[in-house]
Parts: sequence; C-alpha cells; structure tokens
Amino acid sequence: MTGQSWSERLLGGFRRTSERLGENLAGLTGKSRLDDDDLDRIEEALITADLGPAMAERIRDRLAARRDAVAGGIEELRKIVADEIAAVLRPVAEPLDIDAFPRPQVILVIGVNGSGKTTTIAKLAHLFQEQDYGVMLVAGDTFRAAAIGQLKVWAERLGVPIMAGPEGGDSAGIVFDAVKQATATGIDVLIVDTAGRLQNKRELMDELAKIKRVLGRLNPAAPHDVVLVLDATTGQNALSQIDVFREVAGVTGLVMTKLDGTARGGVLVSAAERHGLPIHAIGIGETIDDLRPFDADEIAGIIAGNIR
Ligand SMILES: Nc1nc2c(ncn2[C@@H]2O[C@H](COP(=O)(O)OP(=O)(O)O)[C@@H](O)[C@H]2O)c(=O)[nH]1
Ligand SMILES: [Mg+2]
Repeated sequence: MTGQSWSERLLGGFRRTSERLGENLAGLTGKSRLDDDDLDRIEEALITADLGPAMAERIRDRLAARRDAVAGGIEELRKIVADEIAAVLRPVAEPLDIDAFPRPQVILVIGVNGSGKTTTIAKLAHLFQEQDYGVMLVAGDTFRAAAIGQLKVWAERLGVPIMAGPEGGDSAGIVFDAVKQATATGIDVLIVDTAGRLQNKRELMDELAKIKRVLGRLNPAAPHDVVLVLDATTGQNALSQIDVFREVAGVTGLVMTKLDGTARGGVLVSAAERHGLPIHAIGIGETIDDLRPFDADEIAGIIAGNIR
C-alpha cells in the first residue's frame, strides 16, 4: 500500500466493480442500439460485482431508457452509469459536522471487532483537531485490555484527553464520567469507542442501550451520532451488519474502512441504495491521515470508469 496515492488506493477499492462493468461495456463497441441481452449481461455483471440487485436494476432501467446512447460510444454509457450511481450516493454523502448545542457532541462508534473502530476514532479526532475543535476520547471498549491501551496510545499521539477505566470496567459509567468532565472542561466532541461483540447480540444490545440511557440522562440529545464502522473487505457481509446494528443500536451514519485493502468497495453503493444512511467518510489506510470525505461524484466516476 505504501507509495500509492490516495486516488490510486481509491481506484483499487472499487476495482472489482469498475473492471466488470468496463469489460461488459467494452464488448458493446460498434453497436448502434442496446438489446435485452446486452442489458441482461450488464445487470448480471453489476450484481456479481458487489453493487447488489436493486442498484443493478436501477442502472439497467436507466440504460434501457437510453438504448441508442451506445451509438455515441462507450463513454456515453459510462456517463449514464455514473449519473445513476451518483444520484444514489449524493444524498448520503454527509460529513460528520460538529453542531451540537450544548456541547459536547457525543459520537458513539460501533461495529464488529476488527472493523476499524479505534483507528477511525483516531482519524476522526485528528480531523476535528484540524478544525480547531476540542476532542476527548472515551475507552468504552472495556472488554479487552489491549483495546483500552490502543486508544490510549492514539490519545497520547494526538495530544487529546482520554477517559478510560480498568479492563472489564463498566463502560456506561466511564461514559458518564467522560461527559461530565468534557462538559466541565469545554470539550466540543466526545468520541466513544465501544466493544463489538456481535457473537453475543443480547449482551451487546444491553451494553449499548445502557450507554445510551446514561448519555440521555445527561443530555437528551446524546448520543448525537451513532456511527457504524464497516470493513469493506467483508463484502456483502457488511450489509447484514448494518441490519443487526440498526436493530441493536439505532445507527445514524456509516464509515467504511479498508477500501485500500480490497477491491470490493462496490458494496458501499449497495448499502447506500438499500439503507440511505449518511456515509460520513471512508478509510483508505492505517495512518491518521487516511480518512477521506465521501465524495459521491468521485466514487461514481471511479466505478463507471470515466475518471481520467
Ligand atoms: N488497510 C487499512 N487498515 C485499516 C483501516 N482501518 C483500520 N485498519 C486496520 O484494521 C485493524 C483493526 O482496526 P481497529 O481500529 O483496531 O479495529 P476495531 O477492533 O474495530 O477497533 C488494524 O490493524 C488497523 O490498522 C483502513 O482504512 N485501511
Ligand atoms: Mg478497537
């Protein structure tokens, strides 16, 4: 991954989808009109290349309404596809804004173990620091000592305060203390790390519900954001994680990580089409600067293959 530019990594993250689409479109060169077989092939390719059936059908319908466009060349078709993808992505491209009053804005970060929660928290903290916000981290994943340690290391590196308790400590209690301290010290953003034990749905649900209850007692608007972190390398599995976490925790927005580590980023489009949840940012690497805003037109262009 090292040495690759941001845009190279992003191109790689959607390669599976863009290549499958590209191969199919290339086969249409010289045609004057798309027939049903052409549309079937494109739809099929898009489904198997992570965009999912509903999105594939939308694109098929758009192309079906413009069968003559192929006479204008493959570029014309790419543009139609990009427009349709962008139409789905634009409404969900929504950066995480800090606008809570009273402060602090409380951002609960959830997701399965290994999805990239803690790393994303550090990246977000860095982003907010750059915008001159006072940030504080909360080590709400008390299940493993290593998880607490990892967040502490990031807090030190970033130079931001952290509220942490012992391994096995009560995360709701730690969150409670953190909000009180953040309020007293004029912190703008409180980012809460949580445990992602999806194996025990009941426990996870209870724990997140308890954290939310405690937060609500201090400020009825908190948590202001419940951000689900999804690992792009899990492909279609990311979709079922959205279903589960919406049910257990009421997700308000998404961050997808590891788009640099897979070519299966197309699942993000599928998620946008199916859930319509805001997509706040995407992760394209392990360092603090590797969080990118989610740019709908850029990604639609990459998938359709007309980024030059
Ligand atoms: N390549 C890549 N690795 C990532 C990204 N985000 C997180 N990781 C790595 O994924 C692993 C798990 O991340 P972590 O933040 O500990 O996940 P958590 O268990 O959900 O808190 C770590 O090795 C991270 O460095 C990303 O955007 N790209
Ligand atoms: Mg973690």
